[in-house]
Amino acid sequence: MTDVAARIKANDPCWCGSGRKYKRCHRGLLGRVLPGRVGPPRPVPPDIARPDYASTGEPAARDEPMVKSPEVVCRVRRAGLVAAEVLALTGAAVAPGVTTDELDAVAHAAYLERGAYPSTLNYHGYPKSICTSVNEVICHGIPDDRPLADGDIVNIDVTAYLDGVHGDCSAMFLVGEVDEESCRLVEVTRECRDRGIAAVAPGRPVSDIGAAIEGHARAHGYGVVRAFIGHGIGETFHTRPSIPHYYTPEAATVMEPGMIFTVEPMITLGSWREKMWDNGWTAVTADGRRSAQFEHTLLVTEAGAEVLTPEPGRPELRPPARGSGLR
Ligand code: EYL
Ligand code: CO
Repeated sequence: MTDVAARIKANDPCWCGSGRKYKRCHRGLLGRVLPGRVGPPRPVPPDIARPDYASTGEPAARDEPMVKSPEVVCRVRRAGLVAAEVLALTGAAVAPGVTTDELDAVAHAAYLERGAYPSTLNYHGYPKSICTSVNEVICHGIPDDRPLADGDIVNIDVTAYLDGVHGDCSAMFLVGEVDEESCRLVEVTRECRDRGIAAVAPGRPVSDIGAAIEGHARAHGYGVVRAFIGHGIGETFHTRPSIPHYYTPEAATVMEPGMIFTVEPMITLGSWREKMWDNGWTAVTADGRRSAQFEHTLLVTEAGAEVLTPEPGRPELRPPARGSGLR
């Protein structure tokens, strides 16, 4: 430990004059999340239907239409409800001392109880049933033996494969006593996601979604991650259209009723740039400052968006009303 690290406490103002807590500023590697040990994939009983990649690791190439049939919409609605239930149950297990692999075990059992396959399991070889992204981890954190610590923030990302289709959602959970700056980041990130949803409207380009998200993030001085974007979903986990969470004129797909895609902005306290851990899966912020993410799967309707992954007990089946400030 350096002299400075020996004298300054984690929550003291940093010596550099930034006004930030030392642990959030120049403590450097000591404050970072480290990769832990990853246990073996959890088994799925043979009576649960699996996606094509479950055995090979690679999804079969197929060109799924962006506008889904009413029958596919009904099935994604059910997969979405299951994903949202698994997310809520798993989030309820978050506490200091609980490892992210224990959260994976909770989620895995909840998928199986509902007859669903955990979509991430063996998707391009991914080894676990959920993603758990702690603090500066942007996304694709792999559940491991690291216990959650007081003050952490964690994203849990759940995707359920049920009856031939996927439903995908994620949310942030606070571990014990979380500092004000991180709480604000989490709150504003949810608002960013909800402003993106409020921008969903038939006849409009999907670039409206990123414009709404980016505008709100920038107003708070936050970064918008560019390397990971929302995606079409249905019989395929990851399909057209692409949904950037920042404005780009290239996001020219015009929204039509029956389209299904995710909106899942990753918002950062500092740099929006990412780097990859050596495991090849996990993305962290380039500067080590915190990142947050919320995700829903959405159906484009004549009226706007229907949330297909509503929080249990907090139905969000209708778009926010005009004049609510969210449209
Ligand atoms: C697997 C595949 C690189 C996930 C999502 C886990 C991770 C890194 C290659 C989409 C696509 C989660 O939850 C998702 N979107 O919201 N691949 C995913 N993987 C993986
Ligand atoms: Co997801």
